[in-house]
Amino acid sequence: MIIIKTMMLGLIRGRMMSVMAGRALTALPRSKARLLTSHQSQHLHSASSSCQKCELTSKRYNVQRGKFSAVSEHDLKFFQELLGSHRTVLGEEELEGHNTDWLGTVRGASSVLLKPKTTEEVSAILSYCDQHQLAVCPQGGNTGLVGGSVPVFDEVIVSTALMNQVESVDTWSGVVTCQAGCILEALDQHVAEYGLMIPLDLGAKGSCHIGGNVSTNAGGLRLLRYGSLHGSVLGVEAVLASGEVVNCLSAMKKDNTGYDLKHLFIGSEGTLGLVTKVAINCPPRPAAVSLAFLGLQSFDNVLKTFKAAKDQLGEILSSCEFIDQSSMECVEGNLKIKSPLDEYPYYMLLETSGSNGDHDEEKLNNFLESTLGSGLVSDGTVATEPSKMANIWALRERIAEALILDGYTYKYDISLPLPHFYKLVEDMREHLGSNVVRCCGYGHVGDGNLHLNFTSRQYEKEILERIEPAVYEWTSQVNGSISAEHGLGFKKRNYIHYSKSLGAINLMKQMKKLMDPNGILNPYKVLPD
Ligand code: FAD
Ligand code: 2HG
Ligand code: ZN
Repeated sequence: MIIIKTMMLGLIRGRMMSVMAGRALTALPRSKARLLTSHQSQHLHSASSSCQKCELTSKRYNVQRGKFSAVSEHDLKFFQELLGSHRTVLGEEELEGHNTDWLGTVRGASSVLLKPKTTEEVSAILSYCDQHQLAVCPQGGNTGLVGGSVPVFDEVIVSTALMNQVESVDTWSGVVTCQAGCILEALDQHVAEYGLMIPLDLGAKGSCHIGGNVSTNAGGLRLLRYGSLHGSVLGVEAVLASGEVVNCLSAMKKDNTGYDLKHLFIGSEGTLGLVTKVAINCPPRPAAVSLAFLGLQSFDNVLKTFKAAKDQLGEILSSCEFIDQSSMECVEGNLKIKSPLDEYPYYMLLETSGSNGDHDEEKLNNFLESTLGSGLVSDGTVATEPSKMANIWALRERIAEALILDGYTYKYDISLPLPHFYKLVEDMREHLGSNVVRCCGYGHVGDGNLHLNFTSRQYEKEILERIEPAVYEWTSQVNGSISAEHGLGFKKRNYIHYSKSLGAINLMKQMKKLMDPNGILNPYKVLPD
């Protein structure tokens, strides 16, 4: 009976599929925690002490402009004829949010933002820009944290904001195919109607685009369970600098026909092509989710608790996150939200997701009993109600937002072998001393990914020079990665050699030359000077 019902449901969904196909996804009504747009960022900055516009990137970092043309009246006429004037956005004020990153730390001076709706329009734009030597900055939700999503000089911004159509949801295989501009949270809500989920979740879900996620190979809160986008993304359609459309939009789980070119676009941050469509493998949406929030006395206990969680919770463990006391003080103090636990040096969030609530609850209770009993965990609370889980998640997801309110954030996103994980925070705290307002660590401990952040009232070159390259040298000595998930963008590109060999960097440069011979796609990003 159950099987028959399930099949019917499949058929009903199959029918719905044709109705839903082609549906545009607009931004969902978002909770405060999820409303992460550049407008909000500007609002946040005005609340912070660094409320003025940030300095131009080209000036602050002394960048030489590439030999690109400047946008002329003739070029604008072409864009306006192609897209109409309402999709050819001009004017300093209109472009301000698109010229400045979410953190308010880098700023370009583009004078035109284009909003194509189709792959053909993207192709026409890039082909024109390539022929006229105009540099281009692809932009999704502009939530990137390494200065990759905004121009450095006057690059033409090509936004995917209006490319938000879902093409199909295959309910048999669980594959969604959609345009690059679908907002992650809206796409997840869309596939939820078919009992599926997008295997990626991050604090910026209410603003970031799936094309931006793919282009940065975003990691997020559930990589531990669902793996990286190199595994979940089955197909990509992208437009090369020349305007040529590369269709690698296979929705098949297995496809070994030659080089798997889609991987070139996953994580290349808009430097090799503009992603226009993606096909993503969506796991079934779990029927039961629980979230444990724990307080711990030492980082050693954090690691042992993670190990115990893997052993005892096994296949239902879907997230393992960590927050240190300084990060908690920041989110509680700056955003006025309250932790349900007393003060501890370390906190963990352990999420379980499964198909049987009773089974998962029993496992989680046994796990908590044993870790509280042995003293590994000092205190804890468990939530299963969505609103209570959301309140706990906010403590973790809103740290980046809380840090901005200190003034200026120096942000590092490091992969480390777990035994070294928190030592980097301790060493850097000692190294920086009272030069900074805050030095804190949090992140995806289950994936060995530390988010190390420093804040000061405003940007100070001396502080930056004290942090860099020290933090990269430290990371490289323990064979870590200087960018675990945020990418290199503008800010980290000149440090790539701390994580990649010369041979690998040279091959990357050759690939860039092959795919974008005139270098118009996101110049000054990813590859070193
Ligand atoms: P953008 O910021 O617009 O662009 C990012 C880069 O991709 C740029 O280089 C841009 O040129 C390029 N790009 C964008 N769209 C395209 C396209 N269609 N084709 C080609 N290139 C393109 N990241 C994580 O990995 N894990 C996290 O947990 C995480 N949490 C975050 C939490 C907050 C609060 C914030 C503000 C950011 C977080 N990020 C995280 C960083 C960011 O959200 C991700 O990098 C995200 O994937 C960027 O998507 P976007 O649409 O905003 O892209
Ligand atoms: C997160 O996991 C994001 O919250 C942002 O990747 C990390 O603020 C950061 O350093
Ligand atoms: Zn992260």
